[in-house]
Amino acid sequence: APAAKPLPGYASFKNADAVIVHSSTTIETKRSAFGAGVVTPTSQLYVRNNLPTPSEAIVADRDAWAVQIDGVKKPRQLSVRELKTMGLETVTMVLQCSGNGRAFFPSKPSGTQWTVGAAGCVVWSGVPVRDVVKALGGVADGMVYMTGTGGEVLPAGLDPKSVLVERSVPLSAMEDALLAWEMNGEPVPLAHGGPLRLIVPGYTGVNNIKYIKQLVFTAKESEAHIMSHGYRISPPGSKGDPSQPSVQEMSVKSWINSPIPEDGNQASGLVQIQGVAFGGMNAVKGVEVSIDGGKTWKQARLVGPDMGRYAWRQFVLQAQLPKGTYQLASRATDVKGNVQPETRGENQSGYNNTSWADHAVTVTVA
Ligand code: MSS
Repeated sequence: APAAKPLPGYASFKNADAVIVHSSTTIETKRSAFGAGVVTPTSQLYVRNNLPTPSEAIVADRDAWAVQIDGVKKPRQLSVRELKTMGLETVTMVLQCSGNGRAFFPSKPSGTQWTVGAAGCVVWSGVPVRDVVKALGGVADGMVYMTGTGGEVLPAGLDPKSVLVERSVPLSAMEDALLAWEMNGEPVPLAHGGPLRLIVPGYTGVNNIKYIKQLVFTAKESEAHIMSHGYRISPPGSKGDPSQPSVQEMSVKSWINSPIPEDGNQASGLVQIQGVAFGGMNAVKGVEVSIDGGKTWKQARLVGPDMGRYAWRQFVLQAQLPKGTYQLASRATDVKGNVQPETRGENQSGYNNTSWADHAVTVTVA
């Protein structure tokens, strides 16, 4: 096997044994590393950056970081220091890259070959966006999107629109959105968007803008390439464009983290089949597990704390597994009755893979 790539400087605090470094801007949590806790430790949470990480200088004086709020009745710039006086809420949320599960597409879409580890369950604290908007007189008339802009310094000589990380979500997403300065009980690390990050619960990773410097209520979607052409669900063989749906709300998904082939052969006998399940916008209602590749299913038990509708739940099914080879699969259902599908939705860039068949694992019990 090729030598593991080193952790990039801004992510040097990561647990090298728990992650796969794909590149200096893409780091994945190992499937075997999700562990027994419901919250993903910051030291092993995945990273995905579209641009080089900003300088550490931006987290030297976190409270001085400012975000410009526009598209409200009384637009103004607010520092983190001021935001901290305006409200405080905590939300536990699955942060998942739109491309998580891309490696399972047989069409081999270009982009990072994430399996399951471009996801984690994270606790965020900050001020509700709706409180900020209320303090600024409400959303200006005619605005239907909430558009966040990342604070990266853009590479010189390029059209800013071609590289800027700027995303628009429907205004309705404001209800549960936060401007967060804390993650898993600590100031948000630079790697994850400190000093201030927009959190849009239930929406795929890209909509959660790091080092946010501008939050604008707009009548139109952003014209930044990452919004207009990137992250679109386009049919295989065709490029993304504004007519195709954008990656936004996540839907019901689960996968097994143990036992998996990486664990090596299991001793035969009683086995705990464990994994995680989430519903995106809706809480998870239940999870079924199959040991025969989906021919038959048994209801698993939800274990561990319920941290709210946007968090994931851990599940366990005990099974007697005599010597042999098994195809382990999990299939989650959310409270609205949506069932995790067997097949992926084919698309050019390998987004939104929720297929239970793709996430199944083959294990040999010795
Ligand atoms: N933000 C900014 N500012 N920049 C960038 O690049 N990216 C995205 C988000 N945000 C970015 C941002 C993505 S794309 C993702 S996933 C996320 O983020 C991740 O996170 P972390 O913390 O993990 O790194 Mo896909 O859909």
